[in-house]
Amino acid sequence: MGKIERTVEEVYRDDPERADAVVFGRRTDVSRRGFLGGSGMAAMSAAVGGPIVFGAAMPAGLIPAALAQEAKTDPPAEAPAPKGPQLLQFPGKDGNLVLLGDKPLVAETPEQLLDDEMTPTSKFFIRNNGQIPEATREPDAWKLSIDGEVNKTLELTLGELKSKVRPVTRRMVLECGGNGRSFFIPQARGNQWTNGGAGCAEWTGARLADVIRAAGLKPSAVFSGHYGADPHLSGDPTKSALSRGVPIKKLMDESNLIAWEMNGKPLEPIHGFPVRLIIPGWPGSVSAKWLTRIWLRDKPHDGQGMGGTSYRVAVKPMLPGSKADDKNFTDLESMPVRAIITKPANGTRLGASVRELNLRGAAWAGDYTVRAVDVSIDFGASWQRANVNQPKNRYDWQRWTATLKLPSEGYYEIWSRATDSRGIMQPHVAGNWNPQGYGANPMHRIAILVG
Ligand SMILES: Nc1nc2c(c(=O)[nH]1)N[C@H]1C(S)=C(S)[C@@H](COP(=O)(O)O)O[C@H]1N2
Ligand SMILES: [Mo]
Repeated sequence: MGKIERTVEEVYRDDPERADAVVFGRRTDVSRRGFLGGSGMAAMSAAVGGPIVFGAAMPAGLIPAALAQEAKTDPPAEAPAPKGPQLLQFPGKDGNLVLLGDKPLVAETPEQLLDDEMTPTSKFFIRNNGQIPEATREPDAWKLSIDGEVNKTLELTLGELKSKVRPVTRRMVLECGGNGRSFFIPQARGNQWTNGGAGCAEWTGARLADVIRAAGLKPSAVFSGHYGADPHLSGDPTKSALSRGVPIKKLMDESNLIAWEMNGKPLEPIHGFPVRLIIPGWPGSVSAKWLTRIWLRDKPHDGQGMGGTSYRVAVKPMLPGSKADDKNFTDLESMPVRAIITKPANGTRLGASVRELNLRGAAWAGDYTVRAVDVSIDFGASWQRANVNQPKNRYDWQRWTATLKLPSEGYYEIWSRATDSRGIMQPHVAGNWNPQGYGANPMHRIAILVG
C-alpha cells in the first residue's frame, strides 16, 4: 500500500486536477465526481482497502483519511529515511509519542492516546523552545520573583510558597498555540502538529492571582512577562528561550496556577520541575515552565515569542503563502474549539459483520465551553449529535461518545466537529492562514475499514 499512498499524495500536491483524473478515472468537477462503478472507484477502493460506502458524497480532491496521515509523515522517495512517524524515546514517556523535533525537543500525542479522562504524564505532549535545564536537587530552595508594577517585590522560595498557601487542584487542558498546524496548505513554518499538541492533566499549586495580590498590583500594571530557567538553544546567556505574557485581566483569572504537581506527583523535569505556570485556554507558550520570574509591566510584553508573527494571527485574512505585514497581526488569545476522536484509532479494521461503531473523544474550546459535538459517517452529508459530558471544572476538556450504524462492509471516514458556547464551529479545512501556522482547527477525521 505504501507505494500507492505516496503516489496519491505526490500527485495531489503537484497537480490536484490531474490527480482527480488519475485516481477517479476521468476529469471531475466538484459537484459531480461520479466515479462510482468506474475504474476510478476501483483504483481508490484498492488504495484505501475496500469499497467506499458513502463514496458518492466524497468531495473531489479530498485525500482519503486512510492515506492523508501516512502521506504527511512519509519521507520523500529519494531520502532513505525510516517509514512512518519517528517515535519519541524518552524516560517516563509512552513509546508512541511522535517526535516532531529534537533540538529543541518537541513531541505530540497521537489522538488515540488521548483517550483517558485525565491525560497520564507518560502520554502528555512536550514542547520546548530552548535547552532542557538540569533538574534542581533542592526544589524547595527554588527562587521565584514577582516584580515590576507591584507595591512590593515578592521574592520567595518554592518552599515558602508551599507553606503559605492552600494548594488547589484543577483538571485543565494545556494546548500548544501551534496545535493543528500541519493542516495548513501551504505548509506553515514550525512543528507540524496534528491534533496532539494538547493534553488534559490535573495540576496542583497556588492560585496565581493570590500570589500577585500578595505583592500588591499597581493600577499601572497592564501586562505580564514570564521567565523560565531554560537556556536559549544557542547557549547565549543574554537570550531567553521563551518569554511570553498576557494582559492583566487574563493573568488574574482564578483558574491560573503556579503549579508544582502534575497528576498528583511533582512535575517531571521535562514539564517544568520544580514549578511552572498553568494559564489554561490560551497558547501553551504563556504557561512558563521552570518558572523564575513574573514581571508586571506597564505596557505589553516584548520578550522572546512576542510580536511579529509569533503566536499571532492575521486580522485581515492574508493570501496563503504570501509575505506577512506585521501590522496586520494580533496576539492569539483563546485557543479555537476542537474535537478529536480518541477511539477507535485512525486506520482501525473491524470484522466484516460489525454494524455498529462506538466512538469516543474529547473536545475543548480555549476560554469557552463546548456546546455540541457532531459526527458524520458520510463525508459531512449528514450529522449526528454526540453525548457531551460536562467539564469537571473550568478549562477541563469534555469527553464525548456517539454510536454510529454501519450499513455494510467497506471503507468509512468518520468526521467530528465541535461547536463552542459562542456558536463557533470547527471548519472543514484550516482557515485564516498565517506564516507561523496558528489557529488551525479543522474537523478531525479517521478512516475505518469494515471487513
Ligand atoms: N520555560 C519555558 N516554558 C515553556 C516553554 C519553553 O520552551 N520554555 N514552552 C511553552 C510551550 S510553547 C508550550 S506549548 C508548553 C508545553 O508544555 P509541556 O512541554 O509541559 O507540554 O510549555 C510552555 N512553557
Ligand atoms: Mo506551544
